Amino acid sequence: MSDPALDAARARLERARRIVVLTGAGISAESGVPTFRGEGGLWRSHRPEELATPQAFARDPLLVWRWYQWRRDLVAGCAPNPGHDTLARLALSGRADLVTQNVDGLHELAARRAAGNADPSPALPLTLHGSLFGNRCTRCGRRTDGRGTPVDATSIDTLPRCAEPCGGRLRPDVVWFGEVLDPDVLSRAFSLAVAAEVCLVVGTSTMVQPAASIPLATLRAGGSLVEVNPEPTPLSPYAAASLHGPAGELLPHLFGKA
Ligand code: BV8
Ligand code: ZN
Repeated sequence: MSDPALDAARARLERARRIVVLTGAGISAESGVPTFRGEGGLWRSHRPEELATPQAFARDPLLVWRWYQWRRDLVAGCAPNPGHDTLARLALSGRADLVTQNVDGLHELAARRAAGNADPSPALPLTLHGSLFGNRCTRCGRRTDGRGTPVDATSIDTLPRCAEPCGGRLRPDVVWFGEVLDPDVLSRAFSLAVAAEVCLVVGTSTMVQPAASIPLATLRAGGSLVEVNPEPTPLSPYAAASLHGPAGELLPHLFGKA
């Protein structure tokens, strides 16, 4: 695919000594994971305030767990797409750091796939909003992996509890609206953004703060932005290149794996 904007973006990324990549739900769209605000998006049938807040969970933990278990079942059947794989290889090469708003775990799967028997950790993303498959105790804070044990959301009494003697109610280990992000994760994300020559922004509507401010930190530090998104976003006017197309198609072309 030869396209002047793509060629210019590719040259800019090739010259960059350090790249930080911020991804959002859009990079998982071609894997079959619904985005939050797009057509048929996750929020379409529910409003964020209704489900992804501590107040919603306190008010109706059964509804919230049913929604998360539905998402877990859906995402468990999804695989990384060429967009995830391209970014995993780029990160394994040591030229880029990945930061994601996503909780679907597809970057982690792509990292393990790309690394083979090598250490996948350079390609594991900084996860700003937690993990869809993680459980966290609301009483003692203990974290457990929820992948193996589907939540029994038959009734409020069958919802998952922490091991004895705690017995606290478990919640999905994600950051809800109105909750603060892990300060250490957030400061690492901003440090990566400041150190980067280019921030590659993939598949995010840049609606959610503080994640949406990460690319601005690269700009303020004298770096530039390259955006990959079929739609323009509030960030587009600040981008040196805004590539309008699906990440699964464009990223392999951007980094020469197509
Ligand atoms: C906080 C985990 C301090 C849960 C998520 C004003 C009023 C009220 C509140 C606020 C406000 N300003 C800021 C806030 C606070 C709020 C916020 O930002 N609200 C927004 C909605 C206005 N932020 C918070 O509460 C954060 N905490 O600020 O703490 C504080 C404390 C108290 C009070 C105030 C502040 C916590 C935010 C974390 C929320 N948790 N997820 C879960 O997943 O269940 S956020 C959720 O949205 C997901 O993580 C998702 O990643 C994220 C962002 O959405 P996107 O990833 O951008 O997805 P979206 O669907 O929007 O866009 C997809 C894009 O992909 C589109 O542009 C589309 O065109 C594109 N696309 C589609 N297909 C493709 C594609 N791109 C490429 N290829 C394709 N094929
Ligand atoms: Zn506990």
